[in-house]
Amino acid sequence: MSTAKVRRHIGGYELGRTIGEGTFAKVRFARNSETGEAVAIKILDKEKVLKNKMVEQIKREVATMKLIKHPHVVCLYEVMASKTRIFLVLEFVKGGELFDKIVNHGRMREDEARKYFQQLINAIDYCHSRGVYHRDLKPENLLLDEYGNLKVSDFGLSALSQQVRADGLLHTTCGTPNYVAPEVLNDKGYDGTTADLWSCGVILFVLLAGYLPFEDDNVLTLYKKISFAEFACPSWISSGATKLITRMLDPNPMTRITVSELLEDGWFKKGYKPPVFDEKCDTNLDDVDAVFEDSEEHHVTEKTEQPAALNAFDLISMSKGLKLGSLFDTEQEFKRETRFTSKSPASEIISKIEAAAKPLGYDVQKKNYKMKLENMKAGRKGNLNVTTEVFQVAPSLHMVEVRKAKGDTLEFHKFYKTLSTSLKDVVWKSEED
Ligand code: 3AM
Repeated sequence: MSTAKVRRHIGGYELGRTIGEGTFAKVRFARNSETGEAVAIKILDKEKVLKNKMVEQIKREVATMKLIKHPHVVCLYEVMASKTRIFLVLEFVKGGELFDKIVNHGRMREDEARKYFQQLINAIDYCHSRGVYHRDLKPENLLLDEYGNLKVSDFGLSALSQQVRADGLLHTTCGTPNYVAPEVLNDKGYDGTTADLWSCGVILFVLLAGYLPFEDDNVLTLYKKISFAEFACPSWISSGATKLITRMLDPNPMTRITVSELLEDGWFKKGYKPPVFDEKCDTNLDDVDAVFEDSEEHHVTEKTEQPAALNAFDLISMSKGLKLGSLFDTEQEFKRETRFTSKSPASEIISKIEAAAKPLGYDVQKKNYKMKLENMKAGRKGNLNVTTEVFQVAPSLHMVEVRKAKGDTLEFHKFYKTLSTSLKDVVWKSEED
């Protein structure tokens, strides 16, 4: 039975929970052991990166990213490698994803959408001017910070995902062509600048319409719709925005709007205040060189530490009753994990979770006191994966952790709502609850 959490250290960071699984990497929360600063660490399999035909391009883009310090681009602090893995230490962005707002509240007012869109274009323009293209702009890569500002992630990593795609090693969650420009789909060779602008056009459409411009259950029909730019703006979108979207979703990359034309567009320009920031940076690239040359002497160690067991007070203070309210933090953003306490035996808790999950179409795997629940139906962001773990606080008191490992946060909340109804009898209600 688990009574304590194992601590893992990578270089100077203490690893925390898994935030999610992206298309080609796992993302984990971590803290700088010295400063306590929160970071997100993207973990890549070294073999997939270094045995890759495009290793030079990836190295060049990762190096350029390290030099880019832009307020609307997720900052890459440091690159490290161990014997088998590569770690990209990134700024931790804590406001969730931009599109969770749409899923949660529906389409945006034009002023609000324009603000995010201006921030997106500003970031794209800056990176393009330094020779970095995104090529894979999609909702998961648009994050919000605690002030509600946009941060674009995964710039400069597209070469990696493309190669992984060619190898067929991609996770199933990836490969949604909804945001991809026709010339990329047709695989005729393309220019990163214009391809990114197409994706920005799709993103602007979704912000204002609340749904995708190109959608079809049949992938071939979807490709055809994208190739001919078969879409229609709903009537509530203003004529200025409709005109701009139409110029961005031009299937011909040669006549598609350019960034400099976009910056002069009447709808775009309204209230546009490009951010002022210090462009000077003194970052060095020794870490990037060491990782890509696979220099053994620079390998960081992965240390696992068995800490003193958490005591009952630690565990109880980590958990609340099984209230749905506790799935929101103070900013009303969705959380990806929750904990509750129970006086029932661990075996009963586990079988109740299993009994609740199976009829909802979940495959249930159990190992000791951990469970992995995988929804067999793919949702908005692939199959939802939920993990649970039971910790013993005292002989007759357990803490149960329920966490979204992969998939859509909103689908996780729906699942959790059903689970909480089924678990009503086993949850220990404190007086506070
Ligand atoms: O699994 P979901 O889609 O909820 O938002 C990103 C995604 O969440 C999150 O990690 C998951 C896999 O990409 N993510 C990526 N980079 C991040 C960062 N720098 C991040 N979350 C916070 N800060």
